[in-house]
Amino acid sequence: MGSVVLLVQLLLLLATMAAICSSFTSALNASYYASTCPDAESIVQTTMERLHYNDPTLAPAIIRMLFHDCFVRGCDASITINPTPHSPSPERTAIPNHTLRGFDAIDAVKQALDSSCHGGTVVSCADTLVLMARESVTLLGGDRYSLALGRRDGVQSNAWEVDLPAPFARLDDVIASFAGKGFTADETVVLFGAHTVGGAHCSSFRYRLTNPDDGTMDEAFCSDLLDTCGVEDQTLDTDPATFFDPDTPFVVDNNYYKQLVGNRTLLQVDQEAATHPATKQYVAYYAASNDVFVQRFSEVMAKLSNVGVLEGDAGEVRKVCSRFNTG
Ligand code: HEM
Ligand SMILES: *[C@@H]1O[C@H](CO)[C@@H](O)[C@H](O)[C@H]1NC(C)=O
Ligand SMILES: *[C@@H]1O[C@H](CO)[C@@H](O)[C@H](O)[C@H]1NC(C)=O
Ligand SMILES: CC(=O)N[C@H]1CO[C@H](CO)[C@@H](O)[C@@H]1O
Repeated sequence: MGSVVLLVQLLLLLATMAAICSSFTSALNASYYASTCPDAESIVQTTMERLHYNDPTLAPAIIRMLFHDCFVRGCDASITINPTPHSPSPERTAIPNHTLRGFDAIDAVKQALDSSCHGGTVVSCADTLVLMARESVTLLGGDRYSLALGRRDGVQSNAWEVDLPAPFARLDDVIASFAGKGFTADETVVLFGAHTVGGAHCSSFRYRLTNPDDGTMDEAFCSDLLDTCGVEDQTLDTDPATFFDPDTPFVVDNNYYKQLVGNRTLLQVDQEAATHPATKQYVAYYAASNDVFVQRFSEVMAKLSNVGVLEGDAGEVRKVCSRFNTG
């Protein structure tokens, strides 16, 4: 009897050790590609530098792409899958994805990686995207942050699973949704700070310009936007875009928070953060300190890069980011 108990205990111990070992080998780490693709990070850096030089609007688009990838099924490059007759509705066909850009750049960086890594396809699309987003933050003047690598690519991508907040979402719901991914209200406000770079199309905010109930927009700011967008009932053939932060649209800085405090921001949900009791103190705090925001932004971007990642043998390492290896 005693020896049976001992045997069971021994087996349990072995099982625990095996679990610990496998969790060590499968966890992300900073030297994941050290032997298979030692130059991976510098290849992403130089390729992004070249792309950024040709098109400074790319870096904001990639930062947004990371958010859309990581908040749906985790950071697994499920966002980059193209529709095929076999699976006609991957994530990128969902409504919040309509204005996503930068897919070609991901292909270009992935090709640069595959052509210089030992043995071709080594670096996953999920790692490629987090590395590109890190370079984007750096190219826009933010702090460089370190990333552990070894993310695997997802083998599913479904538009119906895309549950990203709309620009007119209630902040309470957004705070709850971000909390579900592990972010505090403070961190949520920091991530909103991404809206200090890049821009939005008039269709995302034009209803606010003539809505008499939305009395929070600065009058001069509103009339500038009316010039850009036209009023609601005027039919526009085109949907112009405008910068979130017109002064420094390609700089990671705290202007976004100053705009919130001055009622000069595009999106309704962003504006609500300036007055909501759970967030207004953070908005005031970051509006008052550029240095603290810049540092925090990189910390929280690094955290965003680790949401729900696939590790070890899960998923696959895609050859081409826009399609699964099989099917
Ligand atoms: C409640 C949460 C959020 C909402 C409702 C939201 C909504 C939007 C909308 C409507 C646009 C403009 C799209 C267009 O009209 O072209 C946009 C752009 C952008 N978003 Fe967000 N966003 C949210 C959170 C985030 C987060 C967490 C990040 C990144 C950390 C982010 C990064 C960006 C960037 C960089 C752009 C500019 C893209 C470009 O210039 O191409 N957003 N967002
Ligand atoms: C990183 O992960 C890889 C793959 O699991 C493993 O081979 C390597 O030994 C790990 N490196 C370190 C420093 O943990
Ligand atoms: C911004 O809007 C709020 C709410 O309508 C108002 O209380 C505040 O005075 C406005 N601030 C500025 C700077 O216009
Ligand atoms: C970037 C991207 O793939 N956008 C797609 C979003 O969805 C619409 C329709 O569902 C497509 O037409 C876009 O190409």
